[in-house]
Amino acid sequence: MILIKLGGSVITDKSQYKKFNKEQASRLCREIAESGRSVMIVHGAGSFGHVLAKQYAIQNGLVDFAQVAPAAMVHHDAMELGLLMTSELMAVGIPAASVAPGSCFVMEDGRIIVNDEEALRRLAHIGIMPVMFGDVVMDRKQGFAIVSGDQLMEVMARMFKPERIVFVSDIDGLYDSNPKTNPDAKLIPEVTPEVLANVSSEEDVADVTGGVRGKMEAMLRMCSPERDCVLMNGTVPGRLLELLKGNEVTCTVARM
Ligand code: IP8
Repeated sequence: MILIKLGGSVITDKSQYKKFNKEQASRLCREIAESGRSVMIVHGAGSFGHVLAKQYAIQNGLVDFAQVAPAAMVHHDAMELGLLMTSELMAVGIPAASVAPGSCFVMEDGRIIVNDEEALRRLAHIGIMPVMFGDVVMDRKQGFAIVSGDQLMEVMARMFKPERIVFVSDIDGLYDSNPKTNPDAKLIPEVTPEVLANVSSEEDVADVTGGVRGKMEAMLRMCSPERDCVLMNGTVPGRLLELLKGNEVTCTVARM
C-alpha cells in the first residue's frame, strides 16, 4: 500500500477562503485510480482550514472564549473539504469514507493520542478507503488543537505500514531557499537530517502547521531503509501517475 498526502496547496487555493481546486483534485484522484495501486489518502485543509485558524490563532489552543465559534467553524469547513474529496474519489471508482480525526483521536499538548483504531481498520479491511484530514480536535491540556495532515500521515503509517509514502505538494520538492521568491533556488533531490539543518526556512502565506520544513521533519521520521518517503509536485499533470507506476520523477526523497 502507498500512503499519500494530498496537500492543501494542491486541492485548494490557499490564498482564498474555502476555494476548492476541483479540477486538480479530480485529476489527482484519476491518476491514483489509473495507477491501479493500493493507496490510502490523507489530505490537508488548505484554505478550508488555515485561513480562519490563523485569524483566530486556533493552533495556540483555547485561550479566549472568542475562539470557540471559529474553532467549530474550522472543523465544519474541514469536514466540508473532506466530503468534496471523497466525492472525487468515488467519482473515479474508489470507495472512500471521510473520517474526522476527532472521531478517533484526542490530543494532549498537541500530540495525537490514538484511542480508537477500530473503525479505521474495519473500513480498510472491507475495501473502503478511510480518508483523514487536517482538522481541529479536542486536546486534554489545550482545550482544542490543530492536527495537521502531516501528523496524521505518521499515525496512518504506524497503523497501516505502507511500503511507500508520498507527499503531494505544489513544489517539485525541497529547495535550498524558497523557489516562489528566489528564482535561483535549487532542488535538493535527497534530504537527510544534516541537509535539512542547512536549508533556510521561509514559511507559506497562511500556514499554521509548519510548512515545508515541518513536512520534511515528518518525512525524515517516517522513512527507513525499506521505505521511501517522497515529496513531489502534484500540479504537474501525470507526475503522480508516473511515480505510482514506479517511474523516476522530479522529487525529493527523504533518507536517514
Ligand atoms: O493542511 C491543517 O492541516 P494541514 C489543519 O495538513 C487545519 O497542515 C485545520 C488548519
